[in-house]
Amino acid sequence: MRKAFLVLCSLYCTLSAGLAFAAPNVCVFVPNVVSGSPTYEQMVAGAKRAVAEVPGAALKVVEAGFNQAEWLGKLSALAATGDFSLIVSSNPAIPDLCAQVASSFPQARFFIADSWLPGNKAIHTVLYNQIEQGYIVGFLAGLASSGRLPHSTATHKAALIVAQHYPSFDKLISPGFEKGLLAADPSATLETRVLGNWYDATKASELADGLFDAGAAAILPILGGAGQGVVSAAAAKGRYALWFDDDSGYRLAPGTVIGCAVLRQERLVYEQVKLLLSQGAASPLYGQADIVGAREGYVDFAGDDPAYLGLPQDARHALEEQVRRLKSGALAFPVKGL
Ligand code: RBF
Repeated sequence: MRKAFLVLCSLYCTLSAGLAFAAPNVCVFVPNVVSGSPTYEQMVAGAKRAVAEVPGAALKVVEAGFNQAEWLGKLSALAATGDFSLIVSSNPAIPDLCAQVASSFPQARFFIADSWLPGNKAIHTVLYNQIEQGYIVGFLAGLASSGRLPHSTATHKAALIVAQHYPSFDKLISPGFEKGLLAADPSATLETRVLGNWYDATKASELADGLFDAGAAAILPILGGAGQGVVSAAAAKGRYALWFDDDSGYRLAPGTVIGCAVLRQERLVYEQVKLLLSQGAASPLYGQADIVGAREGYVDFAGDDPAYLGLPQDARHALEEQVRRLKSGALAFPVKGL
């Protein structure tokens, strides 16, 4: 009897010590691949930084590949291992998949950046105000389409090339870009083309060629790694490209990308992963869907590259005034969800 009691005690101690002191494992689930996609590169960097600050914690990065039909199965398989205290991901299509996985594996917890899903106790999301992000580069496109930049004439045309239609593009990025475009060039028109995938830079380049030939003064690609094709087409035609999410566009073809509207996704992922790991599975953040923008410092303009600084001073001042107003809240495009 006494022996059985001691065995039970030691089992209890081992289990509770294991639970109390087990270092967290974090998994970053990348929908597509990391390379060439600034939001994913930043997500991995932010998660790495957070995990490195938690003694004993480990990070696994899983690239789910370009076949979106496989993402749910791959996510389920990761949750089924029970190995991870937190699964981190990014993009507006992921919360629905995580909600399905969470209903089968209720112990799983998810942080999903660049997305919005309130009310699921297993999932914390943060959405960016991408009306603001689109507005900033849209305004630059309008400076080009009204002929106020050196390599532009007043064609009053600008364009977007997107990999696929999805909620934050259709409801935030595209309307934001158009608002910025019209603010700088009230008679401009916006063309949109859909590439159909997130990797084909050659086809992206061909789409861009057609748009430039039809008079587009500047094009913003929302294409992940395929966006490079738009930048090379712009460089070859002596026209302008714009860039989203980080400032790497400036380096793709110096002088061609004249503005990068950035997201501070590295910082966001770092902060949220640290918080969620310290608060554990019962964190009040699970179930919460937050929205951040220029006022909070998560949407910004990278204006320190020579390609941007070489633009005429009056054009830069006009753009910087818009960015200042977004940051102060004097210019606001409220977003309530997706
Ligand atoms: N953005 C990328 O940069 N690379 C990608 O591979 C990528 N894949 C996406 C897949 C889906 C299903 C959706 C809905 C969005 C994807 N995005 C991707 C877009 C991303 O969420 C974000 O809107 C853009 O990076 C602009 O900030």
